[in-house]
Amino acid sequence: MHRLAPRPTFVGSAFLASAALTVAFLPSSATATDDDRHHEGTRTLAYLNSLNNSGATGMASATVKGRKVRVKVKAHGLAKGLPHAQHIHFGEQARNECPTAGKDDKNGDFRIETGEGQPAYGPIRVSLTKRGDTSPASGLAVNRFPTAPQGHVHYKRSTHTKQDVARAIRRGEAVVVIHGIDYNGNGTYDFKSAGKSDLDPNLPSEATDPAVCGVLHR
Ligand SMILES: [Cu+2]
Repeated sequence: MHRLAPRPTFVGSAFLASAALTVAFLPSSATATDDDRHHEGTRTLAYLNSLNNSGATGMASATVKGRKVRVKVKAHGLAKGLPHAQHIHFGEQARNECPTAGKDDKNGDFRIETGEGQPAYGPIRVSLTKRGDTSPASGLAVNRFPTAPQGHVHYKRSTHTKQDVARAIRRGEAVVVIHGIDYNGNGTYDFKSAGKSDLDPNLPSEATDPAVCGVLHR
């Protein structure tokens, strides 16, 4: 029964708080002939490329329906066994792209710090945590992000976001960023190789520097 499938098919969910309820009460005939693209939402896909010579790569997808967004992230080559903050970034004023050393390394230290990336990808709008809050307030909730035991992140979650973020994803303007680079390869994030984070001086820059980035395109 497709009504019980993990990707529920339904219409008009934008105004209903719970997708589960919608699925439960919607007659299956209502969607049987519906256009896939309509009832599954708008799909976007990002190729995640290395930043800061992290060597990590991956892919991400986001499917938006109303304010509901279903996100999948697969990445590999990340620092092993360390938490990797991951977000959807978007800024009305941003270039809606990934930063480059040429344009964005303003202080000329051959690294792109998180803040230096903001003119390109904008601020954090969705925190891709494993559990709990997904708002920007959880942007550095280190204990709720994937830890990449083998350097891999396999992540899947559905959440709700603000309308402008949902719209940005649909337009292909949102950017997925995974943070965290162990520059000196000593198995931990510390202050030795890159100092303090420009985002939070209590955290090492290694914990917050962007490791991969990709624009979610339709
Ligand atoms: Cu981020």
